[in-house]
Amino acid sequence: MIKPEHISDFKKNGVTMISGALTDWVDIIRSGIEYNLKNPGTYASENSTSEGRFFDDYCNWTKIPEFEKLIRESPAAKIAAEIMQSKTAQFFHDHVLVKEPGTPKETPWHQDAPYYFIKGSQTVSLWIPVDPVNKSKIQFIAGSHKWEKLVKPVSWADNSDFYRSDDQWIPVPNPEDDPKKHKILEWEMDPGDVVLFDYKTVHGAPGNQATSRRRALSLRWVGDDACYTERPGRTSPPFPGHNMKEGQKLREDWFPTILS
Ligand SMILES: O=C(O)CCC(=O)C(=O)O
Repeated sequence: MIKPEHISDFKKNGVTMISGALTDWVDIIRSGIEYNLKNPGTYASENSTSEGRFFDDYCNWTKIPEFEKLIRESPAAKIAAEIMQSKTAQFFHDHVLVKEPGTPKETPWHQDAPYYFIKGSQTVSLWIPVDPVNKSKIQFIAGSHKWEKLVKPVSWADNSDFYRSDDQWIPVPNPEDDPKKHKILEWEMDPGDVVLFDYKTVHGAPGNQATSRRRALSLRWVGDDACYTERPGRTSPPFPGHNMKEGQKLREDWFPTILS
């Protein structure tokens, strides 16, 4: 399923797209997302949109049997390991993102890495839409996973600073201001196509001005060299009481290694 060009694109750009990688799992993902919408978890957010709806929620996979089945039994773990060039694929967390038609709220440009307590070069998110995506395409800045400094994390709801410390981050880029400097990668996608991106790849998405829904599930994985690192404040997701220390492998009882 993964071709050498997917691996070289992922290395070079920090992102690649595999058509039809999880088509057989679309119904089960849809069903899990609908369950999540009806049963929001502790971290569910409506992201202050003026119209429509931009729902996101994460870390619910142990309560949603469809997601647990997908994580444990689908080809997702193998795909994640292959693209990370890792022997193992350890599951970090699930993330549901739903933009209903007529939602102007964009997903701000960001990297996932600074919000997470993860250090390591082998990380990947699998972003899996379960509706056709023509307008509200997820977009990536090619090569941004190689930037020396991380982008300042901000709150999605109001763009306020996520951590108090300011010195270690570079400002949030606006690729539209300088299209010559930043190459944007994006794809029209069918349900079950999968975009794979490194936790350090800068990405964002416009609102959903289409007449159809845009429901997606992101599955976050880490590879052989990933471990826990301290951040200057509460991470997102926070995983309260995790009790891990700098440099430790992620605890197996919360973050199972699916492929070993
Ligand atoms: O679906 C979106 O709008 C953004 C997704 C995203 O930021 C992610 O999966 O990391």
